[in-house]
Amino acid sequence: MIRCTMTALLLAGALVPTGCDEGDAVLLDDDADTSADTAADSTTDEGGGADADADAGSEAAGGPWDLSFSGVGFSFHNGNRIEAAVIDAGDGTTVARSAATVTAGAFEFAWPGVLAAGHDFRVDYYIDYNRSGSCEPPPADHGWTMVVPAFVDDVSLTVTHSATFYAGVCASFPRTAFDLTLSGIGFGFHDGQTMNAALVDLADGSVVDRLVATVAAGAFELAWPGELQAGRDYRVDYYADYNGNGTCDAPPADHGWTVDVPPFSDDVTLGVTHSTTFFSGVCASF
Ligand SMILES: [Ca+2]
Ligand SMILES: [Ca+2]
Repeated sequence: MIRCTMTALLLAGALVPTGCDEGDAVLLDDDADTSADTAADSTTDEGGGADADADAGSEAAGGPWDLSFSGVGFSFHNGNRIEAAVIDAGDGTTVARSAATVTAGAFEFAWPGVLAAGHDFRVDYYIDYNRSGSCEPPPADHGWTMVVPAFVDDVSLTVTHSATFYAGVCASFPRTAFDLTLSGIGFGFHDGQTMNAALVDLADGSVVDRLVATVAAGAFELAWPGELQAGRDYRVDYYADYNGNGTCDAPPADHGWTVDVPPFSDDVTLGVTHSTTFFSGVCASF
């Protein structure tokens, strides 16, 4: 495996390889066949009988190859979350997406076997500078893009921090987690009682998380930040501890309800009002 260092000179809009001498064929397919090596290129390069690079012909396997991606000089972002995605430049699909934390000015990602022969790739990456948990266009977050050079072997890229951001970076990081808020009004009958709520995953009925609030002035609000996962379905079971014994008792000893979370592609706020139609099975979630 040959490691060359690519430095992104984004200010200049150019990619300049460093640390690669002429003998390193990792960046370019130097034989006479067209474009990338393939499995059909199974024996020797037409150019001279032997591979020009140092991997003794293993490139004939045709990949897929590994991509590692690291950054240095990011001390400004120590403690920030960084997310990176490997994008197939041909059809725009995301072939890998990973997150890490910037530590001691550095980060590193390793994606084994993502570099398929005959495809072109880039790495989009952003730092969650505003600590929102999701990607917002620069400069709220800091984001960049890096072209993976032509490859016939594993590739290791290293980038340094730049103040020239890639405005479109967030297109590669659609949100996958959303906030849920349950907001109740008209519960004055239960003022001073605890309101207990459970977020339930409908696929298997499992409780994702439980929260408790105290009803005051007829109202309560419970929030689950980032706990709704895209593509899943949920409901919220909730009860007021009407008999005040600290546990859930089937209605009407306690008053309990359930509400479905509607299909979502953004944060969800569920508004509920008091009802005397109870959910008899509410205690199964507590
Ligand atoms: Ca953010
Ligand atoms: Ca109770």
